[in-house]
Amino acid sequence: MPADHPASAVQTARHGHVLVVSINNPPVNALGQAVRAGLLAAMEQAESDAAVQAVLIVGEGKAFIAGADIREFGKPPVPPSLPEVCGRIEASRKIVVAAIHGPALGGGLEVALSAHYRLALPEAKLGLPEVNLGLLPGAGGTQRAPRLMGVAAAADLMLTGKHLSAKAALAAGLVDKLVDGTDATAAGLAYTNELLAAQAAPRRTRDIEIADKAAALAALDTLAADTAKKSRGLFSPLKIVECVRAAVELPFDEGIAKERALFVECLNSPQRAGLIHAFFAERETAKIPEAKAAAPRHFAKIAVIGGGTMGAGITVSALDAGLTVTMIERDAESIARGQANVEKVYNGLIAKGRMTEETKAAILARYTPSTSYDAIRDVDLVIEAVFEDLEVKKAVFKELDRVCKPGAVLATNTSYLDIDAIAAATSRPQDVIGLHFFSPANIMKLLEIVVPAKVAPDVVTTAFELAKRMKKVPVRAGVCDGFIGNRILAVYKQAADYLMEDGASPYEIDEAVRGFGYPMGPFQVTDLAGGDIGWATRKRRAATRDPKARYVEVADRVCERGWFGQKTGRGFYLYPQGARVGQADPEVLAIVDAERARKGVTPRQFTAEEIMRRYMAAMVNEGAKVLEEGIALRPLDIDVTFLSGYGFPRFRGGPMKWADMQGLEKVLADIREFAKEDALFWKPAPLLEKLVAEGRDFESLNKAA
Ligand code: 3H9
Repeated sequence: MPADHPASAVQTARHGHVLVVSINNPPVNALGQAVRAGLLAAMEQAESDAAVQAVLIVGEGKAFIAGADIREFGKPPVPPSLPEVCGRIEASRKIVVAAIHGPALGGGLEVALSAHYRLALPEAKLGLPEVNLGLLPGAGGTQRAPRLMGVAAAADLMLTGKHLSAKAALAAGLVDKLVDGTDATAAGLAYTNELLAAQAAPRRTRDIEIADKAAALAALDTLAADTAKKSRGLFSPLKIVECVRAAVELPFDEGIAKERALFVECLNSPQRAGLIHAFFAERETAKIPEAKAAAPRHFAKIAVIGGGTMGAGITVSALDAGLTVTMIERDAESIARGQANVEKVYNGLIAKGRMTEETKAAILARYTPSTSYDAIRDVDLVIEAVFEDLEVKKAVFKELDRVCKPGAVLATNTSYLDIDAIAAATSRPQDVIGLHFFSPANIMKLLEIVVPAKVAPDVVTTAFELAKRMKKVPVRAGVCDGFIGNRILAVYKQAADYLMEDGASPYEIDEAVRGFGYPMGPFQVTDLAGGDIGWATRKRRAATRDPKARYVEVADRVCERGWFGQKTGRGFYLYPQGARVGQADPEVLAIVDAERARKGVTPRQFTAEEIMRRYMAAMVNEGAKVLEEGIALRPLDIDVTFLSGYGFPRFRGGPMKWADMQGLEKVLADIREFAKEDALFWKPAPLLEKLVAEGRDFESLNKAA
């Protein structure tokens, strides 16, 4: 039968007694206004057409429905609302079936839960991931899921945002039937006709009674306490628990009203704006100028130079991406250490029951260690991860230039060094790029792809393709000291040092930073990473430091005592008997006091809010400089760098989004205020001044890019 509304986002076509309602809103059938209106109209059509006995809802393309259209949030709502559409579907006097073949997420699953029967195909993925966007399921999901799958399982689905496979959804009671195949319309029609033949009646989720309410409420008390502990400043998880409680305690319609009220609270929260910014920003970073111009080079075999912690982590990432890896080390002892570093990761998975010995053996069959560069003559791509020293790296690249086949991509994992200089050590600078992984490289998502002056565009796209295969979040960066992340980090770390010398203790600073939403403060991070690493960098840079710039020596004094952090049992904190969580150390406070006295600084008090204003102003100001120098393509690239690599609280969207949400004029006013104390450090970035003068924000630069 021909479609009744072929051009619209929702098409209907009658097949016998079944009205097939297909959602066609690429790329993921999000429930924008046209889809919601189309679904409502289709339900009216079914109700008024006497020949229709049942409705089948399917999604065109890869998804069933990926949820509400996230781009509509924050704009004035346009009717019909999704709760209204879901209510209409459930109220239908004719049976409604949903046939799910791909993602049915958020509002998409809520549509399916409002249908009377649900069928899944093997590729179906079901979930209520609103929590990841600072929201809660707002179209009946919090009321219908507990009725279908039980209170504990529903709460878990909503609090974790996880996706269930078709099989798991069947076992959980979210779907009624699982059939093989990929054609949802055909499978759905067969099922709907079966139901009609069996004279199945509408079966409304709202009418299901939740069993053992007393036990469910007791479990929710524990869950609420647990969630409060775990959610670290997040707003929506506790609201989700409240909604589930309403599902148990209140009649359905009152539960829906409660859900609506709490959904609107979440929608209006700045956390929603931050998290949705993060969702889109992470998808935007792969959109780079080179993408249109140059297809990636082919790669299957790669080499990793160096088997230390970083080299081993990169090797694991590459093996997990299905690549063949040759690891080069100096001698047999280093080879053994490198291999042990790689195997440690897989042994850890085996110990946790997440991998078998057979799988490990199959993965390691693609791994070969060697002490000879000749072993990598035919590899397609090389990642160097040796000691962070320009001369050492240049020597490695000379050797790579000698042995590697023409067209092989030669990448360095340096975190600070000048990649143009490394490229110049070869006769093929067009093939040389930076791939800055973060430690542990097999776990951390961020990959800074550092683009030197002479690199060929297809080497850049190859690096992005590698990131995709390794499931990393790639960010394009330009060459400078520290690229995007470490360059900005160095500046806000300096602001933290100034705060410390001026009167805040390292413990107060860490606490303020944690209160902002970071998992750790900067001094805890130093202790975790090892104070000696930063100390070595500071010593190296001592000769080139601007003599007029303020320099705080507390960290050097701590290091001079051999206190390098967790690994030595003390750093800024004390770690008695190998403790992972540090204790405040009066001797460190004495060092700070002595440094203040030596410099004639009279300590003042800082509130947590004052600490964060300086910490963030330093971050944003340097971010603006990184942008105007073209080191970062867009503000969102800086946001993603800090979200994926530096523990920046996701619900704040990233430093540049945070600045937009504060108002750039406020951030600039702070910087000007602080500049009265130290005009050199707090010199406002011209780009920030320009944006404020023009009444623009960083988002305007994201849009313009
Ligand atoms: C909700 O439903 C609230 C309700 O409870 C209550 C309402 C009252 N909207 O990820 P991909 C875009 S909240 C708009 O690269 P994949 C995405 O930006 C929602 N756009 O593909 C990208 O665009 P572009 C709850 C969306 O195959 C393109 O689609 N749902 C949406 O790797 C492809 O996306 C969710 O949180 C959307 N909802 O993964 C699910 N979703 O090409 C969010 C995607 O311009 N979505 N786009 O860059 C996902 O998890 C993944 O996109 C999905 C596909 C698994 C579906």
